[in-house]
Amino acid sequence: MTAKSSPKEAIADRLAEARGRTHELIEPLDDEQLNRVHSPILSPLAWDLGHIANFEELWLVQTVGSREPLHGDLGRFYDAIENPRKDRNELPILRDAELRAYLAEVRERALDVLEEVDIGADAEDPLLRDGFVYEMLIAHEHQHNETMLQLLQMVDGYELPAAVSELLGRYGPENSDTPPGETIPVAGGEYEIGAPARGFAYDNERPRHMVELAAFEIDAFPVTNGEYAQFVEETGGEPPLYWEREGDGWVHTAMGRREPIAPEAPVIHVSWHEADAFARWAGKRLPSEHEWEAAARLGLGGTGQVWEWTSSDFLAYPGFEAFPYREYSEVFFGDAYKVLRGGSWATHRDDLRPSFRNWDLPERRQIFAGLRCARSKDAG
Ligand code: AVJ
Ligand code: FE
Repeated sequence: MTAKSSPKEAIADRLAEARGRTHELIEPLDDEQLNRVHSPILSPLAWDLGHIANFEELWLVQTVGSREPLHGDLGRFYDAIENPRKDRNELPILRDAELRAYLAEVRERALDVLEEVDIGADAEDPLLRDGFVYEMLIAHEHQHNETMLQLLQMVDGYELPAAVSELLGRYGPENSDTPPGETIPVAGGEYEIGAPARGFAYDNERPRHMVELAAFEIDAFPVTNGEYAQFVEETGGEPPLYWEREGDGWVHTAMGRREPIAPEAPVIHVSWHEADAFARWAGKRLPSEHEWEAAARLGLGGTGQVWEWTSSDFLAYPGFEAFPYREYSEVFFGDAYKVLRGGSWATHRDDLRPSFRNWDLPERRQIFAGLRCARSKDAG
């Protein structure tokens, strides 16, 4: 018999699990590699690490626990909006032993605060109700783990730690539970979109609302490497990031390796522009994010291997309210960013849900993104 853990113990366990993955990811690296700038569109890993700790300190230790910050106003250098990725190495951020100590000290304080607070369903503070702020910290660390993995693709000779390479096992043909070519018909009608009022979700997933959709069909499986290679050959288009020619075929060159492309695996590391061009070439189109969500609730094959670009701009749902801070979602709303749905092999399984909205600029390819095609049903 195992004792059922309390909600606080469950949160402490999940915080520890997230931190375990963070440490595992950087374990093969030395301080110089943590501080190195590999790409102007990604932060040095030392910034991500300090930012993870600082986010936890700001929301939990300072805001909820009313403690003073450990390093004065250092937090301003970890503000993602104030400090563009390309400038993050110029900042007087924490590094090396001091950085590791900061992560550990903030965590110790976050666990102290957890002892003190009421995280029940009736808690008065919406930050604490149902453990919201803890759920947010856990999800935030997971998301930065994925960003760190984006950067680690660029580190020559980096070996994914065993526990993380298990994740990579989810990306591949063996996980295609549906044969390519199969499509799922979705009837026209009203569909519920967004996260329910209870339970953890980001502000941009709420409020849940009804959306009218015309009948459409959607591919049961994301576009594969084999299909994408054919598109590249026929159109002379750019191959995905990390593809290089070798003989008649292609190899995948992430982490400085050269591995043959698996034709049945979903294509990954394509931009929105490329995804859109592929869908048109195939006589189809990208699904809207609403179509994607409605279809996901009916069951889509191959999800959770690659993020999937949609045709939708990242916009607020009707009645949106920023919570707990404007800079998570609201400042990104508009026509500059495109929505991605689903999740990739690098996404923590706890964060996969039909309502989850990811977003990025349409030219970006460093994210673990592919696509799935849809088609409108002819009227009549
Ligand atoms: C949802 C992945 C677009 O990285 O900008 C991390 C997640 N927000 N810290 C991002 C996020 C604040 C966000 N994305
Ligand atoms: Fe962040």
